[in-house]
Amino acid sequence: VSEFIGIVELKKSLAAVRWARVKINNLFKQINAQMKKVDDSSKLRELRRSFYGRVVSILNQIKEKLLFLEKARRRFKEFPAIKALPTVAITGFPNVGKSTLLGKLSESKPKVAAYPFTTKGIMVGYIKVDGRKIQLLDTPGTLNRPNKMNDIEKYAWLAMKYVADKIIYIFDPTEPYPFEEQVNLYKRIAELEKKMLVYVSKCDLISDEKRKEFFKAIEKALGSSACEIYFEETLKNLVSALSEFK
Ligand SMILES: Nc1nc2c(ncn2[C@@H]2O[C@H](COP(=O)(O)OP(=O)(O)O)[C@@H](O)[C@H]2O)c(=O)[nH]1
Ligand SMILES: [Mg+2]
Repeated sequence: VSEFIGIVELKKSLAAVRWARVKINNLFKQINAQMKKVDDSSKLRELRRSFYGRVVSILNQIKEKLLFLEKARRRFKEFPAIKALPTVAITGFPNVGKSTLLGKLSESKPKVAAYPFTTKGIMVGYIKVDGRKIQLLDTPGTLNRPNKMNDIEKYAWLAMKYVADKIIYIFDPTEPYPFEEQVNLYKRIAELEKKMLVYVSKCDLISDEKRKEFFKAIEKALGSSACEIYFEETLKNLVSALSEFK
């Protein structure tokens, strides 16, 4: 959450609201007591006016905080509906085939989790393995520029960090992004310390020989962390690997 909305600012704002509530409550009690003592209607009107005036002045004092909270509230509402299920995030550079793999794995057509102000959204699909429902998330955008992530990329990153139990990282052997960059992004994502699964897309576009070479290069670059590399022909194995939740 702190990546989205300043957590310190949020705490301060909530504290300010609590302060204002106590203040207004006390004021109300005070004015109420005074009102009980007077029977002159013009005096009553005056008391009421002074009460409202002071409430407005209290609220004015926390105006910035209220505006901040309203912004935060709208931000929270934008979060797509992601369920509390075992979750697998599918990630990698743009166009490597994330959405395609999500489509192949999902039992029904993946749905875009609504996201205002953008045509892109987080795609959510579901798969049932051994009678257990697993949620699949497609993480859009380039996650390779930590300082320049747009909102949807920040959200994708948060989803991986806080929601995903496992991450499928897709390598593209046709290398629209240099192999080294694909490895670097993998390593950055692996720092989240989630169970990483490696999938190589588009193997139908390369020879068997090239594929084997590519797999070897991945193993060499990632070391022992990538125990198994999956591709289209071993999709079934990938599915069973997905079901292994503690
Ligand atoms: N031949 C082939 N094309 C693929 C494969 N996976 C994805 N593509 C194509 O690559 C392009 C990008 O795929 P997409 O799933 O949209 O990538 P994303 O941006 O990572 O979600 C599309 O034109 C897909 O049809 C694959 O396994 N084989
Ligand atoms: Mg996509």
